[in-house]
Amino acid sequence: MLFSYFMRGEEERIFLEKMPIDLYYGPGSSPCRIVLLAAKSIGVELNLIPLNLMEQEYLKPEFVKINPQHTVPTINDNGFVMWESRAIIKYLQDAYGKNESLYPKDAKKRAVVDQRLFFDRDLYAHFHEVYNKKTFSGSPPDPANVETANKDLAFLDKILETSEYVAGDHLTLADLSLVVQISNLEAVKHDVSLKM
Ligand SMILES: N[C@@H](CCC(=O)N[C@@H](CS)C(=O)NCC(=O)O)C(=O)O
Repeated sequence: MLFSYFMRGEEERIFLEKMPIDLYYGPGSSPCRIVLLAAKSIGVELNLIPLNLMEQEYLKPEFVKINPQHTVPTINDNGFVMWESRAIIKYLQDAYGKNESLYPKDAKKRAVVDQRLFFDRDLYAHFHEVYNKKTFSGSPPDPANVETANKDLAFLDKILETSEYVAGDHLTLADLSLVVQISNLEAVKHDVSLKM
């Protein structure tokens, strides 16, 4: 056993000695699903640490010590702590991606992916104004919020008029991020066919 360990190449030894990356997450949370989906696509293994969001486990002192903003997803890569789903997936790709396809290195191509990721952040926030604790407990959403959110869908349609993918001619991190939001809309039966 020990012999075979020392017979292994340096790279593999470093890999074996490295602890897996911890992901603090809430099952079902949209931003956490972005990280789970991207990590799978990048090929990174994560050590999943669930936090019960309903019980506000994110406020536990040991978690607040790691992430003072106490949001999930949060990763801990051997002491390197990062939160914000889209920042996390860009880091995972840059640090562990086997090729650059999901997040091109070319400045212009990368900028397009980044623009779509920021667009997705806004889309997520706008739909959060429509579907939240208040509206799920019966209050009707403010029509102005619905209009703003639907406008984002119309912009997305526009982007997809010329390409099957949101940032160029192949799948990128931006598709993986946006698809989480769009699948949520299917789950709440939002009419995504609405045109502005
Ligand atoms: N923009 C953040 C949003 C993270 C976020 O708000 N996560 C929620 C769960 S879905 C959370 O941690 N809530 C607890 C808190 O804000 O203290 C991201 O994309 O990671």
